[in-house]
Amino acid sequence: MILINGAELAEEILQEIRQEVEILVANGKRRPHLAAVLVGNNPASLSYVTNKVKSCETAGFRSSLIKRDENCTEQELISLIEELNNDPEIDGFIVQLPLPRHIDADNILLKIDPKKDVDGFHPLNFGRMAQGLPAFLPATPSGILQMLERYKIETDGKHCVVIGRSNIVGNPMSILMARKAYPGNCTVTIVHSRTSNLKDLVKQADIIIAAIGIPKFVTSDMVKEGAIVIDVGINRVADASTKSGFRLVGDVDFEHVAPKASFITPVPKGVGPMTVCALMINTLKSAKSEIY
Ligand code: BQF
Repeated sequence: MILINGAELAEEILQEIRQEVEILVANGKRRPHLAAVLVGNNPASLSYVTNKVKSCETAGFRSSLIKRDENCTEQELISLIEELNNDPEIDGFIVQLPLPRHIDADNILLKIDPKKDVDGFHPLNFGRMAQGLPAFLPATPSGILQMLERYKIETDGKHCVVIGRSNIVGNPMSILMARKAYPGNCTVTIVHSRTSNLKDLVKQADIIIAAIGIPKFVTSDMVKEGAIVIDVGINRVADASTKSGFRLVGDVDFEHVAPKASFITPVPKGVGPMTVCALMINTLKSAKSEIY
């Protein structure tokens, strides 16, 4: 079993980005600049956005964290997005999710200029990705592709089962794993809460990508010997023995699944850091006008 170290790999890639950035800056280019909009005080959102600001520092980017009150209106948020769309100093920006419940996230994402949509959540970027055109790829699926590539994991002709069908992970992941590329060229099955024979299907997988949001959902009886197991779950489970009062648990029962896997990602320090790293890759691409 090979444990995939997402934290270490992300750090390595950030250092590579930093070297490239210093060359850009030495050649008179503006330093890449990522802005992040944080609305309200959801502790998970705050933690994610803090990780992104730190990664910007490591990558040598400029970053701006723009905070808005919990009761900020949808219209106020849209005005802010329009300012960022028009700010020539900003290469890309994100609106940190989850948003407060009174704000319709889908409507907000539509207002982001696709050219600055480094999260790859705008329908134009999704559509371009689906058609294999240059696009900002959604961060989590893109981070997983990076991981497969850097660990030289063979994907051609394999059966990949994606568990979950969200717009930010499961759905785009399934498209990317099926595309004619490396990593890709998989036969892909998506399973979800309404799948009748979910266990049987997961058991047939050469590659399992678990993104269902249920702690330890994937148990060892569902995993074929030698499978590659990618755990996207970031579930906060109460734990009185920790400082924060919780710990992160994946969608995979790691302890019992790991002995059967050929490769497996841990939680934390698996897919999570690669998601943040993929955002930095997109920001650099935006600064270099590589997509649009
Ligand atoms: C780790 C995210 C669900 C909904 C919205 C490192 C992150 C998480 C975990 C992180 C995530 C998850 C992010 C670890 C960003 C990944 O060591 O395990 C980093 O910051 N993430 C987000 O911005 O929005 C989300 C998950």
